[in-house]
Amino acid sequence: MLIIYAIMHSFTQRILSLLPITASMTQKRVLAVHDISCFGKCSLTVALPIISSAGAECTVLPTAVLSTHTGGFKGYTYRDLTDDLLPIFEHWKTLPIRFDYVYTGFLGSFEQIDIVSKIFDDLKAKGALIVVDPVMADNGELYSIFSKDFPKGMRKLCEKADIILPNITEAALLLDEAYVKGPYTKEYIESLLKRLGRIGSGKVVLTGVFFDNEHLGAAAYDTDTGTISYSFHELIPGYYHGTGDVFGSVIVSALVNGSDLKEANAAAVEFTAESIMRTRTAGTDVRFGVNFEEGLGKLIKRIRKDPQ
Ligand code: PXL
Repeated sequence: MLIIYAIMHSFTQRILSLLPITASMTQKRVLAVHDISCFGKCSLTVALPIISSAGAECTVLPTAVLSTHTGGFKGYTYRDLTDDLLPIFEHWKTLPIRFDYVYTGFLGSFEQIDIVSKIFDDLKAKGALIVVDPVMADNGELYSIFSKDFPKGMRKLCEKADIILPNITEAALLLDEAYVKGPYTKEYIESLLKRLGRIGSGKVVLTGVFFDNEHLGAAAYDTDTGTISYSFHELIPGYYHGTGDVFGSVIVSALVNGSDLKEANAAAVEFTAESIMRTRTAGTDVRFGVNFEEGLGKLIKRIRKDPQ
């Protein structure tokens, strides 16, 4: 019996040694803090698959469980998990784990902002990079579930971030100024970027940028290098839900794989636009989220430094 086991073991070892298994000794770990909207492809149901596909471990801290996201559905359920956030985090503190990145999105209340802010203090001190998508508004409007002073709370959170990912409406709210409709001028966008760059640690990716009615994209500003870079795609008409989370998840995925902000922005614009194109071609209900899954293979080839 022992001999059979020994032969089988040595055979398995030989087969394994022939397989091109690539494993990083330093696999990165990302903490994604968002809600779970069970249906509708946004927040954690987007962040988890994209970040995992990019080769990073994605730990989740779910802030709430909803039957769907809040954009265009009636009668959705909402289970608030505020009281669970710190106990979950305290448990992790008993484990020998560290996080390379923390990525936050939709947060439902001031209380959640305060808790996440405490988590930032702890993880930042241990070397984690903080990415905040200040999800609260679009198309000139604060989402109806938020009170008028919510942007002040979001700004406080952004002050602790290394990278912030606002859209133009959120940028205006963070800067406490009126929303301006596009097309935009370069001067306006760069003035927004410079002022946004002073809120946190100085890296900003601003989405929803357009200088004409044919192209839409994002601008990345890195105060360390002083560079501003733009990435655009042909404009696809219509409003597709969850695209901000798709975009943010790709930014994090690319950074984790060693891209700089310019390359991360370019990858995120292309991936988001192609996901929208796929969805538009299929004629899917725009509330149901975009088909990003079928673009993951191409994305991984682009951002992984050691493609399989
Ligand atoms: O995609 C942002 C988002 C996340 N989570 C919930 C939302 C939204 C946007 O509407 O409603 C619950």
